Amino acid sequence: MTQGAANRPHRRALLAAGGALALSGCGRGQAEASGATLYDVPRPDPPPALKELAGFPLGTCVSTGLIDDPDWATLATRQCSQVTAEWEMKMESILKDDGTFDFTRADRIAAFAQREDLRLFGHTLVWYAQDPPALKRIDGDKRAFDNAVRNYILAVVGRYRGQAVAWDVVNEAVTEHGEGLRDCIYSRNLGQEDYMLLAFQYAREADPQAVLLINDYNLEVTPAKRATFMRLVERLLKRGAPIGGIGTQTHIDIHLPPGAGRTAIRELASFGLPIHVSELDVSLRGDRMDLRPREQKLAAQAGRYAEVMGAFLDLPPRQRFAFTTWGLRDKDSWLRRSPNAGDGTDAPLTFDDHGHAKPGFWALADALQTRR
Ligand code: 9MR
Repeated sequence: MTQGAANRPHRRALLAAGGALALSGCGRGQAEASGATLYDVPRPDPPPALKELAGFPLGTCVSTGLIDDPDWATLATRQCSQVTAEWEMKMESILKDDGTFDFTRADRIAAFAQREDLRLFGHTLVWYAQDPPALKRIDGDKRAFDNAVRNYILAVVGRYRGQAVAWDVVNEAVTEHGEGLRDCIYSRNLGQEDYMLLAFQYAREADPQAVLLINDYNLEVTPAKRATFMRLVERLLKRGAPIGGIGTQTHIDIHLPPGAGRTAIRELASFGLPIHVSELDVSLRGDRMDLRPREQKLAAQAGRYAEVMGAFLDLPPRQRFAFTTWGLRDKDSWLRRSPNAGDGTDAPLTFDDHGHAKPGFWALADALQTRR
């Protein structure tokens, strides 16, 4: 059976359900009549390579530990055309306590990307959550702080210039509920918004070619946060920040109201800038009272994956910067690790622990195949 023939019935099932597979409230019998199609339809094994179905980069996060896992490497290089370091290109990994730089792990990731012909996405330069001892020590000395941030950005972005095509320059600048901007070591030393402008300027200085992005989360979950984020982007652009793209992390769960993911991507795209779905995963948690069987939850998850990919495909091609999931196999997800592990059963990604494609994977594949 050809791949196309194998996929056809399932595609119809997804489309019939409005792409959302709204199974909540179904009895078991009904669930089997609808959600079960996700499992019953014959699927090609191995599954298709999504990177070959997409006309834009398809990414995953990576760590040096995963590079050493041959199963992961085979899966990632087959499915993906881009990688983002999950933590080893952040200050926590690069900036040592004495203020010197350690590029050992970042270099391994860059070398892996080069060897495997994967586009390298840089993540992340200035993040409120990263305030390592080397910066804390000069907290309050604004000149020294500015110098240190500039030196850091010049060193890191400069090192991967010509390889890293883009950087998340500022990460998660807006408060949780969207009331305003975060108070952090950067804002206190360099100004509430000025620190962002400076970071963009330093990154531009370090690499005139790289696309520079501002990245945030819950932009679909919390519309007020999205509004604040968009006003921030507007002000930064007006002030001349060289923002070349918008990253929407898209850490969502199966209880996100259908349509919310689509609305967020459409609104964020109104600047005309490229959009990076930068860290997509769809948690099965989020509501402890949700007692649906796991199959139904996985079907709901597939619906969310379909919606986000559909919204991304609705963008004009020049605005499709990349589509990144925050991992491939469930067992590698940050939602399986302390302190986010919960009961250890979350399965937010598109491949199961053994690297087998889940309904969420087929939702992505079907969306891509339908819209080619
Ligand atoms: O998934 C990442 C986790 O392994 C790291 O310990 C953590 C701190 O570096 O960062 C996680 O990734 C985050 C990303 O960098 C920014 N958006 C939220 C992600 C999940 O927390």
